Amino acid sequence: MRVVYDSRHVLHDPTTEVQYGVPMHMYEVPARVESIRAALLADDEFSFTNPTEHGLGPVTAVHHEGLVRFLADAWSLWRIQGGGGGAMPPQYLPDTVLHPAIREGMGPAREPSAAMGRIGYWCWETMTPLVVGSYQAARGAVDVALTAADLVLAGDRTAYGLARPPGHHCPRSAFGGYGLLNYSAVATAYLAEQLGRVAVLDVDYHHGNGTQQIFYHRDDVLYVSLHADPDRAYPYFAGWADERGAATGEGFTLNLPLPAGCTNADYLAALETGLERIAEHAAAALVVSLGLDTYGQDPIADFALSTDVYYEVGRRVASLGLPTLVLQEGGYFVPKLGENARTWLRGLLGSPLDLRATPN
Ligand code: SP5
Ligand code: ZN
Repeated sequence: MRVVYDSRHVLHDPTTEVQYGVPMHMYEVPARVESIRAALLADDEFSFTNPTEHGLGPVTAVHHEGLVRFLADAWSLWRIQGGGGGAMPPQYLPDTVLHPAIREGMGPAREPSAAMGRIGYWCWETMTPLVVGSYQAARGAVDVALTAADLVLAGDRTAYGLARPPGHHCPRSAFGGYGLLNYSAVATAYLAEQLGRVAVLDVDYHHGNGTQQIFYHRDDVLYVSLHADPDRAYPYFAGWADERGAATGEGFTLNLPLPAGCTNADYLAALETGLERIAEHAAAALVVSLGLDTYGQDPIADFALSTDVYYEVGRRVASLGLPTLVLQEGGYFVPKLGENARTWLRGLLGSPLDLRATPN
């Protein structure tokens, strides 16, 4: 299996996030992708390749041009307007500018001029800081996803895009959820443009509210997600089972929310439901948003999955018989990330492995 990787990801390296008012070390760190890279480099089943530059066309096919412009300019503007420190933190800024109550009866907000206002306008939450290299990293991740999509278009049965910061929480016109650009959605739209029907299987612990929003009205792209119930877990405001798509997209979103403590068996049962719906879609290709924060030891999640179940999940996904593009999303227990990713991808390949042989 070919793995597309780009070292620009290390340019996005904020040190601190603020969770619910409490400063914490950042969970979404460069070591995540580097640990997966190390595990796959040591395995002959995987060969690494660099991405090619794809430009902004595929990005603005799913994202608002204003969001992309903001992300490109944010750091310089912040510094020119007196912003300091190592990061531009949305939590200190008026990120409630878009809240409907603020302008109730006054018409929609316009994009502010000040950096302080602009980050609030374009970021939907408060836990995703920007640093000097964030935009370059995000563009690198998009190129990784699109280059891996090209491999699938050229006939590879599987391809893996190893990227960060993750993107599935970013809807068309906002960033957040540790991510800047929704590269999974960019690659999905790119595949759909060339192939017609595409299915997305999002197995990150968190609901992919961004991907759901981007395709909510479309019937060519099916979005299926297994995730923690938003009644208790981030992102809190999307991911319920009764969100099924709208207009022509009605019935083309399937949410499978899961309880705290979700076991391997609970998980595989929900996966069957998701795979049955994907099989009905008659897609030409599958995109997997591979979050490994479903792992039992993940520091920000509450499922109970173990490493061996990832082999079985990959194997069952392969049984769909679809060309499959796997894109890395979340997963924060760094000591096991490489082993878990490798196990999942080996399951997809149907290539059993001796887990004791995984370096990590
Ligand atoms: C791609 C992805 O996995 N994004 C996740 C973003 C989650 N950010 C907020 C997490 C807040 C979790 N708080 C859990 C506290 C556990 N002690
Ligand atoms: Zn996640």
